[in-house]
Amino acid sequence: MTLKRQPRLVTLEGGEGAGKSTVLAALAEALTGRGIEVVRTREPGGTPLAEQIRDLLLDPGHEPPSRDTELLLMFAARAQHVRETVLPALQRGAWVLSDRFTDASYAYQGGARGGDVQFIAELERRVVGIEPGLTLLLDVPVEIGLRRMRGRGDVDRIESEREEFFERVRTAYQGRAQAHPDRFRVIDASRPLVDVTAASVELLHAYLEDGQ
Ligand code: T5A
Repeated sequence: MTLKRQPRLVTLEGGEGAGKSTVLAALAEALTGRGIEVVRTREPGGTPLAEQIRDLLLDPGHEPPSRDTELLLMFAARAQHVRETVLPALQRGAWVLSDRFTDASYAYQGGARGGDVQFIAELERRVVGIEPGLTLLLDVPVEIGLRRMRGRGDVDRIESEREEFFERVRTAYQGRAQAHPDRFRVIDASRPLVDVTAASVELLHAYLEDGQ
């Protein structure tokens, strides 16, 4: 079974403190400005049940999940998100902007935690079944991203990992972008946020002009 590409599904990826939240808001505005219905969502999360799974995954107050538990919970949340939020929105003609999607599992549970990438691919085929038409990777050196994130305050369970962990996340994301140049666009997110946002919106407009 191959993945079904969804041209109206746009995902944002990157390490911590890359600026995804701000960029996502600007992309949504760019689409609504063209009269397009947009659903903004995130992973893990995006439905009430998936948000509860998010809490189990990220709240440092819970028992730390094992590597397999973390991977399976990410995919449990994603299965619910795809069925209850993403597919219904796409089917009625809306665009979906998601703050992270399956690429994050390749980067975090695969690259950074050393999980079996073949198993991740199998889960992707069996429980997700779709892939985005466009993925914007906000790429930022780990030191800069962590400084921003820590400057923001509260740090969740995954955010409190060591710097080497985030180096592996970054390397895995860069590998994903190289392996899928047809849907990935890489943005230098070490620049001021206003420039990162402008570059991202420009790429979205180019994607729209190409007729996706
Ligand atoms: N995860 C997720 C997995 O392990 N596997 C998976 O399959 C999935 C889906 C999600 C966590 O779960 C993991 C990855 C994550 O660790 P989260 O809270 O959603 O948790 O974490 P993030 O997505 O990383 O959210 P962040 O808020 O940390 O990242 P953002 O949205 O990229 O960063 P943002 O926009 O909030 O910015 C952070 C701070 O930096 C500043 C912002 O103003 C803000 O204060 N900033 C900049 N400052 C100057 N210049 C710039 N260019 C800036 N960009 C941002």
